[in-house]
Amino acid sequence: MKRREWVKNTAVAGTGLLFCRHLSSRNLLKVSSQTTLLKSDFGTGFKWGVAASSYQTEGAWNVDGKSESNWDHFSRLHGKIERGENADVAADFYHRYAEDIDQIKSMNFKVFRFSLSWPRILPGGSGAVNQKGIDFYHKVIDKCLSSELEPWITIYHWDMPQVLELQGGWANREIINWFSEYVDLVTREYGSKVKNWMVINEQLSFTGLGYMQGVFAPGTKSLKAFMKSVHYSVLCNAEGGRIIRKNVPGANIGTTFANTWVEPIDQKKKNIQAAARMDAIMNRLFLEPCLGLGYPEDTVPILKKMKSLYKEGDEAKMAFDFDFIGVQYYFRTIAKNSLMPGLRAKEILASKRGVPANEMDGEVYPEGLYQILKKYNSYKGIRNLIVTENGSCFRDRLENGKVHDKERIDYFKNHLAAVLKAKKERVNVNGYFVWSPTDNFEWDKGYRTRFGLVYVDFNTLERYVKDSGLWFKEFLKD
Ligand code: GCO
Repeated sequence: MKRREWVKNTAVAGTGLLFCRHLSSRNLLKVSSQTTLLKSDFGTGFKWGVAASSYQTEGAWNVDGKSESNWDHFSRLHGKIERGENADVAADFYHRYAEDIDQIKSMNFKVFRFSLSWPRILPGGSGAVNQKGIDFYHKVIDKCLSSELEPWITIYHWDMPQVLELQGGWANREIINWFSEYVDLVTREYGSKVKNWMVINEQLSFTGLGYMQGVFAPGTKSLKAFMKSVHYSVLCNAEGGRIIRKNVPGANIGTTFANTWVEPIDQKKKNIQAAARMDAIMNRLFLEPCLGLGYPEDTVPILKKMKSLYKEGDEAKMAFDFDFIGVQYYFRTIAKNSLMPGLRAKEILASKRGVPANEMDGEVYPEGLYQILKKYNSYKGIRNLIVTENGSCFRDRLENGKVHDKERIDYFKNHLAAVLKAKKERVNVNGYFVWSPTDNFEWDKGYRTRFGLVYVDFNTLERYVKDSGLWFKEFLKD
């Protein structure tokens, strides 16, 4: 999950100490870099994987019949991406997939989660199929299978054919038909080889940042468009689940949500309530309708307006009984009451609080992953949890072919300890996927923020395994 700029931040001078005092009174996870973790502690059925996405890694943006995606388009608009970068080449996974999959295997992972590019498969959004696009993912899947890696496919990780975005994208109810056609096609095509599916990656990110804050594709800033994109993507998420159930016998069907652990800046009632509203938007907005609980409108009354978008039958169609829910956790959010219309809450960035942070100003806070897992586990409708993304961007330096990223190793150890603590308390969490195998294109941040276990020199496209990759190789070996 990228930093959520849609909750605008303001400096609160002189509150650093206050936070420290307040927060230090909590029972924080204390795991140092010395802690010994064993893979066997997590059990034999636990899934160990890495996760990546099509737009961020593939490149080959106009190769072999692929059409322009909303992100190809957006990244060319002036001032949208840091340094004017784009993912025309990205990590060149399209041409280097075999090498990258070999590398994932050599680090001893057993799962590769990746996404399909809709414009590579259906360049017109719907209708004519691009056989070369279809073939590409067969090659990726076959390479995984021959490498004894389970392919876990995310059907939608934000790259939509631009031709559909031009017609309103997620804010056009027609998306339900376009998306269903796409899901039907890919699950019929790959369903005999692939059993693990995720319908959508983090609805909050592309709806909130894309249709309300305008910092992601398509760059729209409209509360109305945001509400539509939320409701239609909720319907698509559940419909996608139903289509997979029909098309893929024996499928393990999931979807992934953005999460952050939200806490109030202090114990004042107004700030506790602000944190509850923030939590409702950032953690509950998409999960609860999918569990049949509707939108969290009691906590955020503006969501009552969603009803104006309902058509007959929507209420029931919003829910689907997923086999697993993907948790994607990166940082904690500290919230404070504010005048911001609708949400009336704002986030205080890590840099304002003087706490350890990643290169995107997200607080490094492993305890939050434990808390989120506990929270999610307490929903009756959730059957199984997989951490489908966790990772961090720190300032990596390539020196003599090596990257000594001790900070990232500590990040993983501490977050794995959080997962283990939850698991020991009978939280039903059964997998952990690192974001990401290689450095890649980080949306509006371009290539500045590196999340990979493998360093990519974006000039030569050469790869160098970081110390964190070597750490996993050792940790995961049988
Ligand atoms: C997200 C996405 C990934 C990001 C990763 C790091 O959550 O934003 O799933 O595409 O790259 O989370 O920010």
